[in-house]
Amino acid sequence: MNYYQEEVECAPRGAIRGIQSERLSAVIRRVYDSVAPYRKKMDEKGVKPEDIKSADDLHKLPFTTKDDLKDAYPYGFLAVPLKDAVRIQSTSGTTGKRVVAFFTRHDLDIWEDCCARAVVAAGGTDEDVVQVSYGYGLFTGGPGLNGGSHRVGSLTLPMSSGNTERQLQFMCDLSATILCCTPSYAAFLAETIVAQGLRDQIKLKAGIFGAEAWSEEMRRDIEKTIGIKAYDIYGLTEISGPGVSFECSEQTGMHINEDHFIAEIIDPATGEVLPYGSKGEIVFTCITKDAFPLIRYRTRDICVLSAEPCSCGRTLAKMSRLMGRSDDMLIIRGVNVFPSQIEAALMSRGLSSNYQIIVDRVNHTDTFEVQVEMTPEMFSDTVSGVSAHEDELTAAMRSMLGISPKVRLVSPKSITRSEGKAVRVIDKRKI
Ligand code: DLL
Repeated sequence: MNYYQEEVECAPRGAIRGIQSERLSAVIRRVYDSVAPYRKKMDEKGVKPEDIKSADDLHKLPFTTKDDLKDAYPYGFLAVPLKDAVRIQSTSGTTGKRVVAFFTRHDLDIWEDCCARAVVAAGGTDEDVVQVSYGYGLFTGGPGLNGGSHRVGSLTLPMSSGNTERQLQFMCDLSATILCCTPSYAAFLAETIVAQGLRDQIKLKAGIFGAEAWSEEMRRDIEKTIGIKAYDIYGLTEISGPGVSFECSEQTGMHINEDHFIAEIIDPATGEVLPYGSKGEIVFTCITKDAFPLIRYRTRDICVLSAEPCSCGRTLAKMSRLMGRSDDMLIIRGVNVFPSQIEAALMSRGLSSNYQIIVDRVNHTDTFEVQVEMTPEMFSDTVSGVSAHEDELTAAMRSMLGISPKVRLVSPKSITRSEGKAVRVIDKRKI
């Protein structure tokens, strides 16, 4: 099995555009009539449902932001009667009001289909044993991949995150072949598998890793350590969770499930729509969801879109690996710094993906420290050897970022491991 829904995944691009146009006009008519904030925003912009005849008219519609959702919390954007909604999921945000997303049975079906496409693209079949080690509950990772794996008919292990000993025991005893979790937890599991001498006992062939930024270097490191192929998967709670897009065997970006979501790239500063190939913020419009069909939702995620033919045969457009978030970008002494740039620099020098960026403000000046774990070889080095490594890293980062961090090599395994999304940045200036 190469595709889960070949008729859509490999459809001519013109046919996809046709489906999008039809579905977009229908959903806009529906939300205009049933969701007060949409009606208000469209009226303010002077757009009527009849102005949206095809996907080419999308740009006429107003954007929706996380603040809009927070202002209308919890039910303001619900587009169906409450009795038709059967599930909520919520964002992992730790500050302020969370965003709550609603699903009808139909919406859950679509979500599971999207995740099933990702499982099949990673080589999953009904012969596979899929270990789902994303968190379950309000977080969408566990329920999403669980549903996708079920659909494919794989034997599904609903492990949730944490309890690493038990994860490894089940992985070995049940011969799990596909692992689904955050890349940082995958890196930790890989490290533990090697440390406990379990490399020969695991049968993993693939991993489906997403929910947080990770670099190509980190991918290669995980793949090499445990001998698997690692696939990226993207999504956000507001749009439906994992499976908005997924990677195929080519590993050059994630195919967007365009029969359900229309993607645009915009300039985050002006809102102007940019052509394919430009770097900008990705914006999604849900065209098949009943309960929570977000229109032109500003994700704040930065990437590039491409509709180049893919060797896997899928025609769905691809989004690149995420290059950062417009709101996660750190501005340190006036310079824009993305955590992903730092990760790539560390990993290209053979350093671990366990790092932390600590920013503070002392006497009105930003301080910028990067802590990274030493490799075992460095750990046995002399003090002057370690400080030479620190100086070399500082110089490399200065030339890449245009600003000089204080690099501190810390002992192996001293940075707290994450079972879900890793905490890469501690910005004490905001506290
Ligand atoms: O993280 C959904 C998810 C679960 C995706 C499991 C993939 C796998 P939220 O908690 O709402 O939902 O966080 C969404 O996480 O806007 C991105 O900034 C980031 N993110 C998600 N996938 C990736 C990825 C889930 N593959 C936010 N690479 C998004 C980089 C990602 N960042």
